[in-house]
Amino acid sequence: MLTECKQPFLLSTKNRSVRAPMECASDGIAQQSCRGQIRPRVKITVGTRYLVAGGAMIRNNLIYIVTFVLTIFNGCQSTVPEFNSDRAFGFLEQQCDFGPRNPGSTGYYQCRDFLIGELQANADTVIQQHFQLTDPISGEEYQLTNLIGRFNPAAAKRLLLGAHWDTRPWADHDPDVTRRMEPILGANDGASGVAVLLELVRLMKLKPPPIGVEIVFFDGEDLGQSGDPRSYARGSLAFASDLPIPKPDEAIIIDMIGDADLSIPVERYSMQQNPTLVRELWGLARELDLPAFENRVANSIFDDHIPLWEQAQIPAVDLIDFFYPNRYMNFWHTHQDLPQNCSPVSLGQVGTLLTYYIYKDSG
Ligand code: 1BN
Ligand code: ZN
Repeated sequence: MLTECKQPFLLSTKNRSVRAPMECASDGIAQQSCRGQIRPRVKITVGTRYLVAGGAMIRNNLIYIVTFVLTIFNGCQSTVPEFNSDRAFGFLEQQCDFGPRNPGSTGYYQCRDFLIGELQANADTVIQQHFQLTDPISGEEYQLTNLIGRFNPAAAKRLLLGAHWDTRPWADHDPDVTRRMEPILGANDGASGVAVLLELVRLMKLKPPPIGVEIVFFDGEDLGQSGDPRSYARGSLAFASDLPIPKPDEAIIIDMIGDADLSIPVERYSMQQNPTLVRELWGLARELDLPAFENRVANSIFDDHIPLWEQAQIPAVDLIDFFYPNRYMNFWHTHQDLPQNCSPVSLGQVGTLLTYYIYKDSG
């Protein structure tokens, strides 16, 4: 339970309090990562106990006890729940255990049922949006499904959080030309964003968010042809062309955020579509000491945030690390897109940011 208090330390950030997990050895100075958990820069505010004689001793012990009790009380009232990076990584592995999830594959149907089950167990409302897509080159017909889980849908402010759940049917950037027609596993390109959202889904069941949150697992993001950006992001196009929910105020898309060497500069279209949200997110990342978020604008990527803006005027931001693993090597759309090239710490950085963004105004 979120209200369960295990640790008698009140840890405070600049303007909010969080509980430190029991297993964290807090040095109180910098960002901590324990068992994959990200905790913001913290300062221990519990007073030091010292011994003095007579009445002074009783008075000081009393002060100590009162401080201790208040600290436990405050610690139990943590307003922002803890994003569990290891559990998120487990969700990444669970998706990969289904095998490639390209439309029509066995793994695709198994993963779709798993995601529906997770949403039905946790969300207030679940919607399946079915749509069709014909591959212009092969002529193949795909039956695709966007999955939507709604939390606190009656709230005045509603945020859409999206990630694509399909994986690419081809490894068209693989160095081994003989394996380029085989589907990729998509640990980073597919599973990573969904994994973070699944952990948020679990948290929001335990502690309902103060704002409305629409979780959307987009299908058909990765059926595009290399060199034709508009042939990607078909699930978000179907969603935004025929909104199955009232229009959200803003959106955050997460894609390829599992890279063990995570670097998330500001994506250029995101800056054009929603500069206010960009400043708020990167500002919060700085406050929380999340080093993956870089204060520079780079890359223009046709991802699921584009149709949201173009079709439905939902101002959307894309959190994406396009260079996987880095500028000098490429695992993107190759058979190296595997869990071992991803990290729970990376999922934790993005998950922690989103958790704070969702719960920042909770009482
Ligand atoms: C992201 C991950 N994308 C595909 N897989 C979107 C994209 C489209 C990236 C075109 C580059 C070019
Ligand atoms: Zn892709």
